[in-house]
Amino acid sequence: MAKIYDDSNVFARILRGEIPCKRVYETEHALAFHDIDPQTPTHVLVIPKGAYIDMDDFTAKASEAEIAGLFRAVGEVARMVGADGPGYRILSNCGEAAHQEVPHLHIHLFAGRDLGRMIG
Ligand code: IU
Repeated sequence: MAKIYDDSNVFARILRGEIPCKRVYETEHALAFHDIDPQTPTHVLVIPKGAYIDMDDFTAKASEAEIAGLFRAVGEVARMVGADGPGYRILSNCGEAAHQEVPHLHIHLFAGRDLGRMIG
């Protein structure tokens, strides 16, 4: 069964300006802001402006410009916050098995310390 986007989710509310965020970067297609509960010294979330639930929804429905815009933004944010120096990790939880909490696609960018090895 197709999943339906719930526009009352917190990131949709941030995009509508109903809830503040600590903005890092913004373009026509993407918004990046600091995670409210950072897990690493640098922990930024990069989200598309369009209404997409997760990576599955996004890659099935988004335009080429939206897809390029989101991934360009991830790279730009990494450079802006200096995460491209010693390195960083990007991660996107998709669905129940990955414990996705907020049903608007978001890419986590973790940096600022050794991140350890991650194999899943
Ligand atoms: P997840 O991949 O859906 O599990 O991650 C959701 C993230 O959103 C998590 O790191 C939260 O700390 C973060 N977050 C936020 O930055 N602002 C909020 O108002 C809420 C969650 I709710």
